[in-house]
Amino acid sequence: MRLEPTEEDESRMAATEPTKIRNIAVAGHRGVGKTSLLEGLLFEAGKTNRLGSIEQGTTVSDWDEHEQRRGMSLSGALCHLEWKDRKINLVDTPGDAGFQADTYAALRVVEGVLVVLSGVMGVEVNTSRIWQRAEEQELSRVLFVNMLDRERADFLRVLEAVRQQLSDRCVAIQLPIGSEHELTGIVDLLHMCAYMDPSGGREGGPQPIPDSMADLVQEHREKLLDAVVETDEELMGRYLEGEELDPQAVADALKSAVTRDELYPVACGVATKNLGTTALLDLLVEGVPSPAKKGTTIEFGDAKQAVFIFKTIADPFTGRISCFRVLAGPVSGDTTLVDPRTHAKERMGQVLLLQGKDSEPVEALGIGDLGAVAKLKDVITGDVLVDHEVPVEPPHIDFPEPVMSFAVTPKAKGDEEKMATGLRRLHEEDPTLLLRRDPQTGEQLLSGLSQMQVEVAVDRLNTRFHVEVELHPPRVPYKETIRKEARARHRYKKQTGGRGQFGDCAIVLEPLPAEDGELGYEFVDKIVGGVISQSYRPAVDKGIREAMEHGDLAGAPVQGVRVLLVDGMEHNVDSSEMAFKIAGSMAFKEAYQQADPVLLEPIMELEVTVPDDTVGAVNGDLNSRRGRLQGMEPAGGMTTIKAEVPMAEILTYSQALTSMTGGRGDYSMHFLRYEEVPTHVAQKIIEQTKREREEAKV
Ligand SMILES: Nc1nc2c(ncn2[C@@H]2O[C@H](COP(=O)(O)OP(=O)(O)OP(=O)(O)O)[C@@H](O)[C@H]2O)c(=O)[nH]1
Ligand SMILES: [Mg+2]
Repeated sequence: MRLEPTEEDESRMAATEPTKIRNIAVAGHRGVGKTSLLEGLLFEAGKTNRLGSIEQGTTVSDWDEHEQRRGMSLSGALCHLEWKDRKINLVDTPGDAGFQADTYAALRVVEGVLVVLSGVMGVEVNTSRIWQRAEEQELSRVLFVNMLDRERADFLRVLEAVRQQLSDRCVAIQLPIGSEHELTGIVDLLHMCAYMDPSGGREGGPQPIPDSMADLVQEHREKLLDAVVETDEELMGRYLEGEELDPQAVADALKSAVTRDELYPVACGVATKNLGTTALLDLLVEGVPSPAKKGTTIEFGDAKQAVFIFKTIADPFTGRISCFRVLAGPVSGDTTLVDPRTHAKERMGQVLLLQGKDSEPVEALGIGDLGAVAKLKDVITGDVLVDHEVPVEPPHIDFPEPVMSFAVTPKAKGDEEKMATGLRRLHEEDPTLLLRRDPQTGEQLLSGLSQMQVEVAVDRLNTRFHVEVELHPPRVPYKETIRKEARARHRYKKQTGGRGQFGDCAIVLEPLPAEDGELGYEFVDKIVGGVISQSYRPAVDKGIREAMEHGDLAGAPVQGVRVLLVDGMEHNVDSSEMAFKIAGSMAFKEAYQQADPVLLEPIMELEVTVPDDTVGAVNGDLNSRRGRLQGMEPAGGMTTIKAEVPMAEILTYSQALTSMTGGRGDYSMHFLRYEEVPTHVAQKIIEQTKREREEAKV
């Protein structure tokens, strides 16, 4: 990250009016060309002098060395450009399932989403997931069907797929001229003009539509007009009377329909050739509402100045950089704000505009604008900073839960602290990356959403914080539960001169059905006549909870149990909370053995996309991993296989998939539910744990 002033500092700008801002997240499935498209938009708007590429590692938004090495976005990047007197802030988001924290955070600070799709693959898993989030947050959406130059790309097929799978209010606003390697341009159905393939240069101005396209253009122009006038009664009247509608009236109606979430225009092009960017920029300016129109739902009380932190960059040189959206303002440099979460004062030294890794100081940012600030003290992603202490409820971003845990150790002895510090900083950047100590084994566990996310964290520890660490095979978060009722009584009694110990309780265990898929715990006090005094009963509960942390089968947490405390006895001198806690814990262990305890394992929903000729091998392999096939969808030479697979069987799936598909396969997965481990498998896990415990004792 570079924080030196650049040449543009000369033109330190005053805050942009909210009506002139467009905030847009570029989102979609992995590898559909989001970063390449943003590169084209910046180039077309004159922000850059050449079209960078993923292959050469020269794009503005994939600036991190790990992104360039892996050829994919790993975190969100903030960029901005000016088009037709509007300032467009764009957040490029990663499409990979393991790096969704930044994607979800970005969706909290924009009015619109540019949903990018591959012209070959159409609607993919993450497309649907993003769509759903955007739906929940009522964000305006513009779709861009990219990669139309690729073999088997088909705009009309993808259009049909988005209308079926996302919303039937998706409507084409552009059409490709030609297809695959014979694609020569696109038609803008709103302004009725064409743009020809600039082959990576700047797009020339609008051209006449080729005659050969007349029929198709007519058909889709009518569909577009039908869709637009349907959202505007006045326009509908004029249209039905056969009046020729002027483009501005149609554009205005379209804009308000997009703002109200009633229409989703579908654009198209080829990002890597910079084809389609002019029409897309026009559409973003005309279609996506400004912050003045749509605004934010994030609370800031009666604050006169307020910002919401949506992203944190842990830079080893410049320290922490916090990206924010101005909720109330303007907010200028040299301002002190307060964080109601910590009550600490935070100084906004310099307000910055980011362009990928480059930054440029500005005097002030107005309401709705996006920017960054360096070196805030205790601020984390999700905080709201205000000019005076008002009770604000920070918005809930709803990050996905980490599902995979790997034990990590530093390669060099004595680097433990350095590793922990580095990982804490990386957690600030990505809240779905967690470091915690396994209470059972004492190991440090690094958890995340995917194996690759954890591997990238390890790479970053090395390059940014100079700690080399080793990843050990991941551990499966097993759980235990019971299948039938059981009872036990335990008397804990010690007489060692002076005051002794006495606690006695009888309990019944019952299976507690899951609620909303979650297994819980319930303690029911059934004591009558005060055989145990009120003050000791919570101690029994506490003892049981402690015993439940490590079940007797495999040392996994026990859940899905209701405990009834039914009887007991106390001694008027020797009884104590401690004695009842121990009695409770022992009674639980005894009853647990009788209650038919079973081991539960997490089941993952897996989506694998592979070349058609490897489907057989991939399915066979999933079968051998205890996978259950849920469905297959072929599209353009690739097939997406959906399956449910126990997490234990796909911990290290990436290597296997690479070798089966020659590196052409891709997969993502997320947690579905817990299920009982089949007996023959459970037996092995139980024996293994037993061995490990005995070894640990020696
Ligand atoms: N032929 C062709 N290739 C493209 C096009 N757009 C992108 N690509 C290539 O597709 C690959 C992925 O492009 P990216 O821009 O990194 O895609 P992305 O959506 O940002 O990927 P993630 O950030 O990893 O989700 C790169 O190799 C690009 O060069 C296109 O329109 N046509
Ligand atoms: Mg990208």
